[in-house]
Amino acid sequence: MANVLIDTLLADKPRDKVIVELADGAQLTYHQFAAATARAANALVSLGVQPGDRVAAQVDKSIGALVLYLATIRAGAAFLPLNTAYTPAEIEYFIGDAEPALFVCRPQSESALRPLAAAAGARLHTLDADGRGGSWGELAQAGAAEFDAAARGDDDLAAILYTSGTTGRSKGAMLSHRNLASNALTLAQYWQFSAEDVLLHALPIFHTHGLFVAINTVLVAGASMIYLPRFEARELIALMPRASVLMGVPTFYTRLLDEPALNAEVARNMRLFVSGSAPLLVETHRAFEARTGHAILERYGMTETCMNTSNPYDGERRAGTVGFALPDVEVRVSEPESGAQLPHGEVGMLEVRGPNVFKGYWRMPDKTRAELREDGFFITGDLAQIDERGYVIIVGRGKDLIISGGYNVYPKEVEIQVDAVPGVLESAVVGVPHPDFGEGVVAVVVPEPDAQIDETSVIEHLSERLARYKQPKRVFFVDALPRNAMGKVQKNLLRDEYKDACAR
Ligand code: MCA
Ligand code: AMP
Repeated sequence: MANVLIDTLLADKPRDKVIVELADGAQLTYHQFAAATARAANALVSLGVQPGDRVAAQVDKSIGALVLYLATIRAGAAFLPLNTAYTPAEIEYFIGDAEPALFVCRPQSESALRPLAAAAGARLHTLDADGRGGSWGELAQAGAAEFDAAARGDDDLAAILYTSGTTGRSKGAMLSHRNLASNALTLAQYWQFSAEDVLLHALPIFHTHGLFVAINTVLVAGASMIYLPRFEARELIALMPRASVLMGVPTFYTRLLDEPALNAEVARNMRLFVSGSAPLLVETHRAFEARTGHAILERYGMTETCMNTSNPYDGERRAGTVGFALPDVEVRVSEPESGAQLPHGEVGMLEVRGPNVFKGYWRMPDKTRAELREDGFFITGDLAQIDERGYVIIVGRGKDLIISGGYNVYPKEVEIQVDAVPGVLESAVVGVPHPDFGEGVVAVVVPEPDAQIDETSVIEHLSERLARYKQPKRVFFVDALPRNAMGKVQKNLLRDEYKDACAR
């Protein structure tokens, strides 16, 4: 049997074609990359990693991190990438839940994470920021450059990505070989990728967008990428003449527009700008087109489903919409409670079905059942409408979720931590307009009588418990939270009252 994802992404690539280039000009070919993943897969096996095991990684973006991802797949294990912003307290939950055989972390986190790894039964190794050093970096380069990929079929697990939930407890979305392979093939074709393409890769590689949408699509097409450790608008503009595609979150585009150097001339070699992970404002779409001559292609997806819809490559890219269902994906809008399909034009719950839809949540069969209908449609939690021409418009969220700079923040998770701050009686967390991140996290706190707390002390208290991007940008104190007759906090009133809290 074959290894579905490896065969899809890496088979039959021209030996000397460049797969990845760093900003300093260093390059790696497809052949060198395949050899590196073989060496690393041998190292995984030597550490006892077996097909079906999990390999977790909280590491900086480097070629070594990319090698670890594909070596894990070659060895038949499931890759579990973790945001570098997560604190040890957050990591403890993920590795305790996923029980990886191996956890690779940054050298500077080793002492904090070693006891957590031991408690979860995971071996711990380190990889440094340049992707070569650290105990894993050394092991990964020592083995033989040949490796027969472990046999893995369509339904075998390729990755687990944690997404937070409305209850405040994160869920591990289980993605199969078929989920990832089918989406990569579909996107490469739909967005007309070819071996000539050079992707500007400035996204983090621990979430679906940067890891699967960007990297898998490039690999399927035999294309190349310029691989940057982080997003920096001026650097991207300087590199644009050498590239053909950019994928980014809306904050990338607003920050690019803030740079006077962005113009049609620097973008002359580019053929495609893709946006996703959060809503792209119509005004950003228009301003970008006016400045560069390029209509940004907006698409829509989720961790649980990879990509679902996309504006067309040829044809009108309608601002404010996320386009059509991808060729092998079905979408429908339903009445949220009953699941009955609604006619075109009506607003309801967006549901999706296709080879992209995940297997379920890791060790959470009840949550899986609650979000998948019997006929296989996944309930996205996004409220949408399909217009007369079939374009899907996301009009809101049926879930209490904030998307800040493309990162999801579930208010409940933040509220649990704010409520635990000494002196806090209760709290409500909402998202308000933010000029850079789209939405910013704001906490409204009811202090206990005579409590000695202020904005700084609340945020300080959260710093060891929550990733920086989840921490409130502002904290406000009130005597009581507004509640409706049922006792439910009226977050719409808070969003309205604090709408200017993050204004420039
Ligand atoms: C950084 N900060 C943030 C964020 N990023 N705060 C809120 N939201 C954020 N997204 C904090 C920093 O810790 C810092 O705090 C302060 O804000 C300023 O940071 P700055 O240097 O400006 O940030 P940056 O390093 O330039 O990062 C901004 C960014 C980054 C480039 C927009 O957040 C990013 O790469 N976002 C992409 C997220 C992504 O890949 N999402 C895809 C998820 P202080 O200075 O106070 O310490 S996958 C997905 O959603 C689905 C499947 C899909 O459809 O794609
Ligand atoms: P995540 O759970 O991190 O995968 O985030 C998925 C969520 O991001 C979706 O359920 C949407 O709410 C949101 N999302 C992704 N792409 C878009 C988009 N183009 N427009 C609006 N929302 C989006």
